[in-house]
Amino acid sequence: MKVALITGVTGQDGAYLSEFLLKKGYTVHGLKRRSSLFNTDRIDHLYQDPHVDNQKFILHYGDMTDSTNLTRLVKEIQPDEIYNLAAMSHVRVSFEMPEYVADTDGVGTLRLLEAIRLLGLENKTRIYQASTSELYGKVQEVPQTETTPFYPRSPYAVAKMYAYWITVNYREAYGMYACNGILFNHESPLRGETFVTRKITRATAKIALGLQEKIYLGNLDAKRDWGHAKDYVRMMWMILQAEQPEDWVIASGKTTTVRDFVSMAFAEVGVELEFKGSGIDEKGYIKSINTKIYDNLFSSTVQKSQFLAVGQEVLSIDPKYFRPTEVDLLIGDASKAKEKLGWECDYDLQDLVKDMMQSDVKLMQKTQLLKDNGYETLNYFE
Ligand code: NAP
Ligand code: F7E
Repeated sequence: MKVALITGVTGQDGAYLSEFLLKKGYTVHGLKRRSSLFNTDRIDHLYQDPHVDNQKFILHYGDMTDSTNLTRLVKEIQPDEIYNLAAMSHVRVSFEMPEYVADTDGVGTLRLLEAIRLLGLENKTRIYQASTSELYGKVQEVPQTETTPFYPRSPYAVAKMYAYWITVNYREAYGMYACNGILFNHESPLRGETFVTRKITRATAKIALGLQEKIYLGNLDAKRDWGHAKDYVRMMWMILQAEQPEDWVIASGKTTTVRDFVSMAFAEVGVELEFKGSGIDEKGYIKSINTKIYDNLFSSTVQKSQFLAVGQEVLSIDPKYFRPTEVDLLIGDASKAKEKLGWECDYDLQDLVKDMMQSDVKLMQKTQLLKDNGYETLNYFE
């Protein structure tokens, strides 16, 4: 059976991809960073005792900034496939730590490619590079395809641009099976808490349960092409099974504003929102409450939407979430992947919002229980 190495195994995509490859019978090696606390929440259900025979899921300490470590691991593991998912992946944070992001997200990719080359594994090891729709930045064409020119708008996107082209270069220069998946935003219940969708679904569940008063957001007009991470990791694998190494756009083909995503999330708890004002003075208010939906969802913990009232202000703008340069609109055209690889999505945006809301409602019900029993719960607004 095949052997895979996943960098960024503790992240959203790393967790779903590990699960997917293990089901396919792969032995999966994952690179994780050393941290002072356990950082494996997303993959704990896959953990195997290192003392058992025939271990199929094996974790190794490592870091994308450490080439000796990466080279040694590739030498020991001799992977058939490498999925390079490790990155400092938060666009706004990349403005605060641009040099680290260039090293990890940009040069880190080079370190892996070099490891394959120096170890003479060009004909054995296939590599997937986690490229991104952020490369399109200030979009030069709508919708974006594999041939749309790039115009990156953040240190994150610029670092990923280097990673994209060094992957193409190693394919062309050394005949390596190296591919870019240009993935548009993909989300899930495992999404990091500071990305906008998860921030919204967590806050909506908390507001509905009286654990938070309101949510502060940045640019509500930004439009994103959102899909479900489960659909997108399947595509990562399909990309490495194709006959020829190529670059692929993976997207849902639909675009939605952040504002509409907020409305969809609140609708899941039976709340209709209305927005008033503009610019930094825009606010979101409760317009109506469907108590049937609300009580259905929360009957085990609270009754009669006791924490909510029509007219209540639940959303404000905080300019600290604006970015120095923004990506206003993303919408991808994944025709090539659909036609040549037969990729299809199981989830549309409505399914995605439902999945995330159901998960966060459960999570916040547990938080509420803890709070009711006198335990301190974290209220971190990022
Ligand atoms: P994520 O949840 O932020 O996970 C990133 C992973 O990289 C985590 O495991 C993280 O470790 C690890 N990491 C960060 N810096 C590292 C370093 N210096 N050395 C080793 N590991 C490091 O991201 P994701 O959403 O799963 O995305 C996976 C990849 O796809 C990323 O490269 C991202 O840039 C790219 N991408 C994501 C999207 C999207 O919409 N999700 C779209 C296009 C491309 P810790 O857990 O220790 O932090
Ligand atoms: O922002 C706006 C924000 O941080 C989406 C990463 O996975 O996808 C992700 O990058 C939009 C932006 O994702 C808040 O300004 C408004 O326009 O969820 P996000 P992202 O920047 O699109 C790409 C494809 C990647 O490759 C990245 O790794 O939402 N927005 N208010 C906000 N964003 C955040 N985070 N927080 C807010 O309060």
